[in-house]
Amino acid sequence: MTLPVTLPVTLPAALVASWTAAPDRPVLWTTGTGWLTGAQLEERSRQVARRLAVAGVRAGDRVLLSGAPCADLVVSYLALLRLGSPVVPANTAYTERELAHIVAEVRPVAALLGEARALPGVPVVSPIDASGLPPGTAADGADAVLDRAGPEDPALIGFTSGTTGAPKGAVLSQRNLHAGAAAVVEAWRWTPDDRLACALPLFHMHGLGVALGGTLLSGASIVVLPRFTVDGVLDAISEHRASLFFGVPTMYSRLAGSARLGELAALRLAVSGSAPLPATLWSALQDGSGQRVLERYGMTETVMLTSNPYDGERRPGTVGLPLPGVSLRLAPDSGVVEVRGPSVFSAYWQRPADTKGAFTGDGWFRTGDIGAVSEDGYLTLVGRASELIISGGFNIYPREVEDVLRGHPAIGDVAVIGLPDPEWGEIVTAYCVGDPVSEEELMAYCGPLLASFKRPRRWRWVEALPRNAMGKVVRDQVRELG
Ligand code: MCA
Ligand code: AMP
Repeated sequence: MTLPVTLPVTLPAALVASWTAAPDRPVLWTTGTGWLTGAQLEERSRQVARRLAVAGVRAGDRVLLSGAPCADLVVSYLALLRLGSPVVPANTAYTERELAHIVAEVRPVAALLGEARALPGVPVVSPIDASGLPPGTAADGADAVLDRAGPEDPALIGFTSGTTGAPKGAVLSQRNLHAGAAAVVEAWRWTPDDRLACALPLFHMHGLGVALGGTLLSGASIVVLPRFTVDGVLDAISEHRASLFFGVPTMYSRLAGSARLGELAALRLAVSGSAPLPATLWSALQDGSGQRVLERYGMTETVMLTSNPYDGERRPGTVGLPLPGVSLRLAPDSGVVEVRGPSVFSAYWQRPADTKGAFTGDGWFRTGDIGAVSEDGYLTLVGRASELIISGGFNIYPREVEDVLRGHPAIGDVAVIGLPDPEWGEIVTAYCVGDPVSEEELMAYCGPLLASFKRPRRWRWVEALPRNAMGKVVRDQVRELG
């Protein structure tokens, strides 16, 4: 199916049209709820949107959304898109401290949370279903405000640290979300007959923008699992006759270690992204299942940027060619990948200085990834301009972890880096200077301050950290400390 990527429509408008055209088509399967059709998704998302509107949520109001993948989470996401109230997805592992930062940045009018938890200053609706909201009727006029968002209105604010500093909210417009989904629908030949087995969290662009967005825009169907397990995914593929699976490399590493690996052969397409897929793992997957896993590259700020081709050579170790609508170049001095296109965001939420710094003078977004492009156009990511660590597909900013660790009385100085690991890609490792204390104590200290995936899994005590003449820690030399 070919969709023009610059079509001036919004994702919710396109979805309502598709649900109306094929109301009985099964679209979303979740544990407990089973299948929901297009007509049911339309009705349920309208009901939740109506109730949110009656509760006072208006277009433009930010709403925090965080929960394990389930039907109510998807319905709430769709309801917010339909209301034009920017969705602010948050990792379910975040501690109160991490959520407080997001709240302070975007000042949401409400939080829809899968698990009831305190969020100072923000009304919490939990569980995420219509029962937590005042019932509204069409007579309230709430329906009148549905599906009115324009292509340039903000649809989603995704938190990311970019290349430096504290996490900031990348504002994705309705056009960005629509174009991002349309590009992968076209590139991966998504059709209404496809069915995606999805075990991704639904609080990142990978799960929300690519898996869910692509499925819904193409009129296909999606089986949403509450969490990733090897058997859960393989069972879902066979029971639901799934044709697609998208995962991060850690998931593929676990699948490759399973005696059931060959079952991936049933898929039309398996896609990997969010972190580098080692070429050795790519080969192991091909040897064990025949799947030539298609690796792609994207960011919260841009949705998807490049992809190995559906037809043609899928070259392991590369992230392929620019997606439809994406222009890509390398900065001549640094090799940093710079991009432009209809899915690329235009601002960080209320951070004009960061926004200005993120774009070149002629309007290209600086990704912070360092790349090399082969003669035939394949992009290889060779490094990162930032110190970002990627573990299991989640991003960790060393500085945030260091700042927290410096608060511990035994730690005088600290550097945090990612060490290579076959399963996780990188493992968060802390090099501490001070009076050694037990790992248990340090982990207990980190517990309320850092989401579990950010907490160091390895601890090293060293005499001193290598610093350059400016006094800055030299991370490459820290790595050599072992
Ligand atoms: C879980 N743990 C982790 C991670 N995940 N630690 C480090 N890195 C992680 N990614 C912790 C758990 O909290 C737990 O800690 C311990 O590891 C063991 O948990 P386990 O059950 O093995 O983990 P899991 O539940 O199986 O999770 C592994 C996972 C998960 C399925 C690979 O990390 C995951 O869903 N990753 C996908 C992330 C993703 O969607 N990223 C996209 C963002 P404890 O024992 O202390 O409790 S990037 C993006 O969106 C851009 C646009 C892109 O390009 O896609
Ligand atoms: P996020 O800020 O969470 O959206 O993460 C985006 C970052 O993930 C990118 O800037 C890359 O560094 C990384 N990333 C995404 N896909 C890939 C990939 N296929 N290979 C290597 N890195 C990737």
